[in-house]
Amino acid sequence: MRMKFGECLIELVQGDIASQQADAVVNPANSQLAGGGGVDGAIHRAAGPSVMEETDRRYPDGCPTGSAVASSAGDLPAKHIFHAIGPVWRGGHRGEPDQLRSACRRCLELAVEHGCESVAFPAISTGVYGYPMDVAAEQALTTVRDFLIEQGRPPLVRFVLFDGGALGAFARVLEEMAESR
Ligand code: AR6
Repeated sequence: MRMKFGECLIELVQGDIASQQADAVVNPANSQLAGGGGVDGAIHRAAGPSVMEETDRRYPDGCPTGSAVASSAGDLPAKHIFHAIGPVWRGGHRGEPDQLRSACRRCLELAVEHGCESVAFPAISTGVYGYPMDVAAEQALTTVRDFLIEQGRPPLVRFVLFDGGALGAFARVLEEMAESR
């Protein structure tokens, strides 16, 4: 599913983010940038050890929740990895929405700073960090839509959803966005 906002496109696909062809791939990491399971594990396995060596060297203090930092992409078919720190879900009233939105927004700013034509996002915080998928879909998609309308770039933002349930949740929100414009 694809939808245009100005000159930019939001695209939803089902698949594995570690095999995406895109200028930048977003890695939902922890604030120590210590690696882990889920997407973080898949991305580091596919990218090889040079990425962790680089983040250890460039970001010894890690990265705060709600932000993101860039590295090169090792053996991935991408130029950059944006390591984004989403919030742990604690019921939704402890600043999680602002933190999820600002993590997404920071990745889009990094995409603009690095001149990326395309950036691939997973559903940040919806795995180990426990965010409800439908709430995350709404917050991630509206953040991306608002940024694309304001900034007019990057030209392509692709959400790569792991299973049919996640794809369906994101597709429902994108359809509602189309109906309300
Ligand atoms: N491609 C696309 N999506 C995937 C893939 C994949 N290969 N694998 C899992 N997903 P998670 P978080 C989905 O747990 O919740 C790590 O240990 C998955 O089904 O990767 O932000 C980090 O080090 C889920 O919907 O990220 C952190 O400590 C979504 O991607 C912590 O987990 C995100 O799941 C971050 O947790």
